[in-house]
Amino acid sequence: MKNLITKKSTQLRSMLMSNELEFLMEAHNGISAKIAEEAGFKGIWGSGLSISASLGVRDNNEASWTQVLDVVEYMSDATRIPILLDGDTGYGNFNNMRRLVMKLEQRGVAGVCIEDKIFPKTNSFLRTDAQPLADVEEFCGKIKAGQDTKLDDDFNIIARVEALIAGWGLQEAVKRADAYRKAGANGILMHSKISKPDEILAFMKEWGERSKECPVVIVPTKYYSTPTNVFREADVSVCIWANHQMRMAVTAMQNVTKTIFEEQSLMNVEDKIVAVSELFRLQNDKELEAAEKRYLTVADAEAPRVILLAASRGAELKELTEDRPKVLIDINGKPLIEQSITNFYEHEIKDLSIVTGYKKEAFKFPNIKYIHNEKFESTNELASLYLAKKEIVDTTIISYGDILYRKYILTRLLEEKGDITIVVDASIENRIPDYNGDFVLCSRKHSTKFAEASAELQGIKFGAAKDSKEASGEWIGLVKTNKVGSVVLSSALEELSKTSDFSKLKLPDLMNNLLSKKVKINVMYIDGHWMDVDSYADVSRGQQF
Ligand code: SPV
Ligand code: MG
Repeated sequence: MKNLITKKSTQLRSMLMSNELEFLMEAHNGISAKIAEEAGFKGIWGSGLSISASLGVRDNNEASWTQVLDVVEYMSDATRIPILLDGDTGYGNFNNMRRLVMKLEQRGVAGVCIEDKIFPKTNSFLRTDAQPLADVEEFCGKIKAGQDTKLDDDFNIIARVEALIAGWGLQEAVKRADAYRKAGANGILMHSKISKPDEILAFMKEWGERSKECPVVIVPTKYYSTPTNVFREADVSVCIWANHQMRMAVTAMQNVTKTIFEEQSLMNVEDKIVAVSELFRLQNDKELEAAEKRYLTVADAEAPRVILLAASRGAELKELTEDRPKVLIDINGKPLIEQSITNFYEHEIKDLSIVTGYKKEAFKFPNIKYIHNEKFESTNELASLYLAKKEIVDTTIISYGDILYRKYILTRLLEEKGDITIVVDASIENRIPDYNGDFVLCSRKHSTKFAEASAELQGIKFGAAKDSKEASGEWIGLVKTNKVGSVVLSSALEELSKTSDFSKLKLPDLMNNLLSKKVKINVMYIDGHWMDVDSYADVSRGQQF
């Protein structure tokens, strides 16, 4: 089914041979080519002036022909409509022309236009005395060489006559055009730089019936005020709008740059420019997204997984936990644990497991793996985690189910590179003396300086604030492992599971066990912005969180 689209060369040939007046729109890179196509144009003019301008060089063959080739390749890749490349003089003699035609065909370019001037050329609208014309015979040889080289019969070679530009007059223009027709040109581009169409109309009259076999292409940049119907009635075949995307782009770039420079702000420009999403659309990110779904199956395997520990009742909360575990009590109209679940979803993490225990039937969240700890009344956190051990692979986040924390904490944690990273709240100085928590000692205390060496965990101990004056902070109950960290953590867990007091052990015991094996545990410091829910007071604080 793939090749049902008409070849680009054939499309351009049909435009040249049609009885309608057709149009080519200038483009100078991939995105402008795409824009021309989306606007509805049936073909593109790969303008030498615009391509050189976009590269910041002059239209004097300062860009090498292979550099132009690279640009036109991007244009061709970005579009399905034909491109007629402005090939200047063919970048040398007949031999250079042969190579040019070969390379353009390989890149799916539909045709090339060469002008009868001397390499290196000067743009036609600059200095008349800088427009020496090529020898007619020599130029005919170039056309023939191009035609003999092409593999595709429909590839188009247009001969551009510069006699009017160089001031040699109509008769010279007609003489040259006819010689090029006889040499095999697929069309004549007749160029003029006066503000009226008179020279072109006079030529069309002289050219007469020859335009059926060898159609005429024009570039009305200078005689822009001529109604298009005048060209139509004169039997012009193709009209090129030669530089208008580039000129408009320059206007827009100058305006936006000046504003941003003067205002040192983006405030007044954002609404006047396309959204970044429009660039993504033009770049066809949609196609890549679909392809990723088809081909990039490994991506999912690497997506983080989450294990939420939620087996305990939270007996301190008495009647609030009569019919549900504490992770399901209502905070701000939502079950406590749902805030974590939503946070993970918002970070595109979809692989969630919850280890349940008390009142497991109260959990109703869809698309979650539930792992049940039957012995929840007589066991502790590590026993719950052990039941979920097959979920500890690659990037894994293990979290208490009863914590609330701000979104950015998870965003930052996901960016952490360590094998094992725990989140530690450094702002513990205002804890009341009887506050209990998992206080930690780290290799260095928190500071807000950038580029500081990362902090490492040295120990965790559950206790009261009054006994933890030396602590660097409090572990909030969130740990992330990567592929390596998951293996290390799992094997420590496995080892601990064989010890006699395993049923009493909690997550900090696992951390301390890892430390005893000299495993490095990174610390990601935060400054508050989290809480856990243990008491009635916590429940009401949670409503404000
Ligand atoms: C171009 O677009 O580069 C052309 C047309 O050759 S002109 O600039 O009018 O010479
Ligand atoms: Mg040009």
